[in-house]
Amino acid sequence: MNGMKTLIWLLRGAVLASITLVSLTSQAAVPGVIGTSFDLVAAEGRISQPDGASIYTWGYGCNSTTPAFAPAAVTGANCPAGAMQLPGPTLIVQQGQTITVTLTNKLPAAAGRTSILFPGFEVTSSGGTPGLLTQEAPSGGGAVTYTFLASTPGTHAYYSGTQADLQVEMGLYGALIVLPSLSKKGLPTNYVAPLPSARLPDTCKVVTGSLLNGDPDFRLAPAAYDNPLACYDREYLFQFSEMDPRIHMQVEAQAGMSCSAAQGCIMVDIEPYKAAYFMINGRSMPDDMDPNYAVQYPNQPYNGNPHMHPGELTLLRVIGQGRFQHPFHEHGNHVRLLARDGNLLVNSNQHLSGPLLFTTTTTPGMTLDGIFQWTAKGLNWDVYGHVAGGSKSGSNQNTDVCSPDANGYYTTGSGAAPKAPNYYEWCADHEHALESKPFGNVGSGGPVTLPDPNVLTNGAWYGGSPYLGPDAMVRSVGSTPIPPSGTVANSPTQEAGFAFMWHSHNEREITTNNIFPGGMMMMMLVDPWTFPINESN
Ligand SMILES: [Cu+2]
Repeated sequence: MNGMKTLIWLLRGAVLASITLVSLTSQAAVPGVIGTSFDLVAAEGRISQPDGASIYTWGYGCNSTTPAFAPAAVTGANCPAGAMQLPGPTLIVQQGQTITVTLTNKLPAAAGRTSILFPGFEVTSSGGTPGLLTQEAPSGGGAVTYTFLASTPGTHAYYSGTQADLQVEMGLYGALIVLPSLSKKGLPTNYVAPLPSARLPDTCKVVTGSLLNGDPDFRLAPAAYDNPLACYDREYLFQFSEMDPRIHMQVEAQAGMSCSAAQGCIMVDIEPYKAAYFMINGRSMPDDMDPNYAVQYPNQPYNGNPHMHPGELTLLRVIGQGRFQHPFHEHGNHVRLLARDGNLLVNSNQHLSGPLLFTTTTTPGMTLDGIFQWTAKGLNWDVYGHVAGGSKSGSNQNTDVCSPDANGYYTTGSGAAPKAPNYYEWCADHEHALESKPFGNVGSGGPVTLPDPNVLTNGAWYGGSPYLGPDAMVRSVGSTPIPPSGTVANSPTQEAGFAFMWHSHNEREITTNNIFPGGMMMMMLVDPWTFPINESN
């Protein structure tokens, strides 16, 4: 694909932009509660949607104890006692631990019993009353306790096993993450060395205070599974679900009635089903790009705001929690599938055997783990705007180096500093110009020419430059003495990344109650290694 086509493709399908961001909007990670014993509640509450709707929901939450939170670097973590949240608290446990989850039913009496299923684990239960799929907690504060061995690592769903067509729709679902048992070197404790040809890493990076370039480390573990091919640098959890507001209004209207029937008294037709809200982690775009634990979403604590540096191995934990299939498309690259339903996909030589996915499509209840990496490889133009011939003029002079490592990238393996503006550049495209007659001091002779970013009205995030890195951003403007629009508040000298739209490829799912844009959509942000990615809130 030539540069022209590539640019058009990117502009059509994704959003490719130089952006300016303050660190307040960069948080994400995979926050949750940790431990071996969890005291949960099922309760009623409300969530908000970006069209202004306040929707009556049910959800899991913390019952009474104050849990411990992870990752440690995330601040503001909370799980208010007795309150529901959507999704339920993300339960983070260690492989090999025996996990106890006590569920107390504080749903209205009209809702009847409720329960939790932990698919993939052998669960024993105590207390409660027998239900169709598991022991259930009776209404009026009844409790049931589930116990299981977290035998295998991975990303799992949990959800109600009681009147699931209604209770899952109302919001009773969440995620369970089992971290693998790893040795101090970051390799699995039961790891068997692969065949010599496997080219596996010797070790995963142990979770420490900081990453290669000094950024804080927000991972939950060095690897997602018992295999160094599951090593990663960052991680995000996306739980996809939808809601039909008619069902929620009808349930709310009946929730207050007196009811003594164990199975509840609510009578609602689930069909015909017309979902209007399509959510990632209980929020619709743009709310999903606000921070974790933001005060304006007291019952929707988790965001969806992936952020990464070029070359980082980003672990995506994806769960289908609703009733629809959600073909979520990660623009910028394919996703290498690691695991499905918590099962690592490797062949007998311990090589990864999962496919490259264009969309991480989840069916109801399914979980996927995949590795996403963005490097600009294959674009066929120099995203840093380096000037052909190795010109060392002006502010370009410190960045116009690209020595390929064994894999073709400019990394520590070929002498790059981890904070180099073009760290992890794909050197085969070095000095391949994008523009024919560009403004400013960037490579020329390419297939297209863009307007001077200074004369465009670019919006709050868009600086008008197609280049990555603050140095390239300020080099790619003309001499017009006005700053690029939208970057007045945020200096373009501090930040210039790329934004790729990640979204459902069911087009109706990128609306919020029929309003576009909304729903299952987010912006994945690629920032140069000079920009610290802070996920601490
Ligand atoms: Cu797409």
